[in-house]
Amino acid sequence: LSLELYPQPQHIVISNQQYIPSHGYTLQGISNPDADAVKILKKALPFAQSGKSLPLEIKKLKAKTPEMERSGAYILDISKKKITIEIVDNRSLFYAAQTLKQLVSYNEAGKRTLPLCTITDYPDVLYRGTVEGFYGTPWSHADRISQLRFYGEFKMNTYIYGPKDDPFHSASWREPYPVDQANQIKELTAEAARNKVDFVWAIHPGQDIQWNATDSSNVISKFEQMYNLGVRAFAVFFDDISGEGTNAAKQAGLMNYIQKEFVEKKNDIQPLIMCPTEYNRAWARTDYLDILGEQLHPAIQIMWTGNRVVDDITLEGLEWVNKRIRRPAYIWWNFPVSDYCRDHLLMGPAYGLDTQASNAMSGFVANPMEHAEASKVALFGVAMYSWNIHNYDPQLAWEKACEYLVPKASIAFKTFCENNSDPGPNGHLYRREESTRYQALADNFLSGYRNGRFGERDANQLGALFAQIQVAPELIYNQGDNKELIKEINPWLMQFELLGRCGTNALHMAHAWYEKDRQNTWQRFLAVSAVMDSMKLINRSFNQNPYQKGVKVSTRVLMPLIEGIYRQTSRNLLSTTETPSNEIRVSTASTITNVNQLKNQPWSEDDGLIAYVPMLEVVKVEPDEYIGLGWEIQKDAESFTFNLPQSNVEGRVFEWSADGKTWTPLSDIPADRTKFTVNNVDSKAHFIRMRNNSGKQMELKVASFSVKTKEV
Ligand code: LOG
Repeated sequence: LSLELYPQPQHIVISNQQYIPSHGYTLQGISNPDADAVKILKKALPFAQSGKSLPLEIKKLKAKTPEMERSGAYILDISKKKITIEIVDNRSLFYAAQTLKQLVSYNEAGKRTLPLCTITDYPDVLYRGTVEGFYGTPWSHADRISQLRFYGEFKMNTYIYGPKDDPFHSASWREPYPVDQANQIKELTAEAARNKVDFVWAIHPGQDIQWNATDSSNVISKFEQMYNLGVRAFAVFFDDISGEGTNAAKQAGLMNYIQKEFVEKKNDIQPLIMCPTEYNRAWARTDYLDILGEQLHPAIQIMWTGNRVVDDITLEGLEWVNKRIRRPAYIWWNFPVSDYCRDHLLMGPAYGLDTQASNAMSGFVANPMEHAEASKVALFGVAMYSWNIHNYDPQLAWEKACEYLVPKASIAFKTFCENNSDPGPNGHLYRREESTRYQALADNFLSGYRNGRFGERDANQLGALFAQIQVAPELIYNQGDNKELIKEINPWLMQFELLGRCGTNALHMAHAWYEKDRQNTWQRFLAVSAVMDSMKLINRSFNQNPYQKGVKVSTRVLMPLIEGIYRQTSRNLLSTTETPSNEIRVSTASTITNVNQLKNQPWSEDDGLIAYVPMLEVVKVEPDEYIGLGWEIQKDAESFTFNLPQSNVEGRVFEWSADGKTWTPLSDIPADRTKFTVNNVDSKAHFIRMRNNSGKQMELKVASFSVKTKEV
């Protein structure tokens, strides 16, 4: 016999007996037990009104191991005579109550039954939860309230507030919040407290901070404002900045000052957290981390995203950084964040987390998508992992998350999620499994079709899948109670239904061709084309952010399968080995750069505009390195635009070339501008670049770098 509990407790001793309490319970033991926990207990269990009752005793836990001293640790014992809960703190009682709530089931007669068991439980990682640290639209107030309740339910205790696009967190960090927003934060701190979550407020001052007394006290005054709103945990982020603010010793100095002048003067503040500038191994090329390790007060936590900005978390990687920062890293996991792939949803399991790493980290928080409810699929896994690391099963957690979020249409929702999990090609080289169960099927079918066969069995299975895909959105709309979730994912649901339709038609089309029914093949070909056009329309109408516009679904296996069948059929119909010209235009434009950080950065080509996909992080350009674009000989450049914020302009040169070998300076670019458009590019130009001619390292962000072309 086993118990289905999420997150899975550390130790369970269970008899195979179910027990129906003969009376209601009455509370005994410590005085003033946590009211939020008692509320949950009273909902979960029958409580005695008067007369006979069973005791529910709450007492202080006498820890025999260091784990059992952790905040949130508890022992829950259910016997026929009584229930005993042993606790370290209020959080322990709250978590024991959450576990009890999950243990209660109802028999046929509608009576509450309990398993007789003893559960000894504690968290593997001290700080577990999320960092709202993405670029893009910050979560709404309602989103955050819902998140905090979700964290409480699944034993996550940390919410770090740091959305990049909140001006009072970042760009205008010195300014206090306006009254209405301040009130909302006050409400959030109260909701967090009710759910035993630490609300951590983060500041992001590094882009324009002056290393002087005025700005040190500016940070403290802002923290004081937040303290007055109920905040009792603080962080300072130095990520994605350039220039003076990146100085390790100065950063450590400020952190230590906050530690001494703020944290140690109040006595009810959680350990400070900092996000360093070199927050991942790929960027840690200097003595920056060693300086932090030496100089930063040992009570201050240091965040870390892993071996790259977006990556798996490995024990080896943790051990590497821990040595340098001289403390266990506090993990900032960049999943399921989608601010670098905004046209995709990351709905798959939270995997790639080392199950041997429990002693190597002090905290584990995940950076989610701007879609708050949709992020819960992955965050459920984060809760399971960070509570009980070595027993973590990503697939199981994912299934349970889907069932929890859309209980009445969980199969449809799983179908949606398992086919919408990969970010597509991106500059971080981070990819996720998607539609893996269908990969072999799709490959087989397509290669058969290309060789003039029709794999009947494969086609049947794929047909069943596409039928399922087509109806999934409707089931989710009709049966899903979580309206917010549906609102967030709606464009992708619409697209997913079309994908199902498109796939079904594509299979029929292939079959008709195989049956030598040319007319029917044409009809199906037109049907597929029509659905593809609808998909393009959705892609052009929804989610039109300036980064990755549009709405993409199933781009890893299923869309390529459909496109493959479509292309083959058009070749068949036209009896040619050539692709019709208006169908798939392979661009011969490309980025040209010798900057390491840029070499995987995708570019886009849309309506003659060839452009780097905008980047979020700071790029370091070494002397003589360049950033550029090249385009086809059939095209002339109408204009060239750049927007390179946070950059030093000194010593940069803009150049054009006809052959990529000899370069001529572009005139008319004002020397001090980080943003400019050149309207009269020489018609011989087929390359444009910005080169670092300063002799020193240059820093910048690539917000845009594009060439508008026209066919000649
Ligand atoms: C930012 C973060 C962003 C994430 C993913 C950190 C520490 N900082 O490249 O705000 O959401 O990567 O794009 C980051 O991860 N910069």
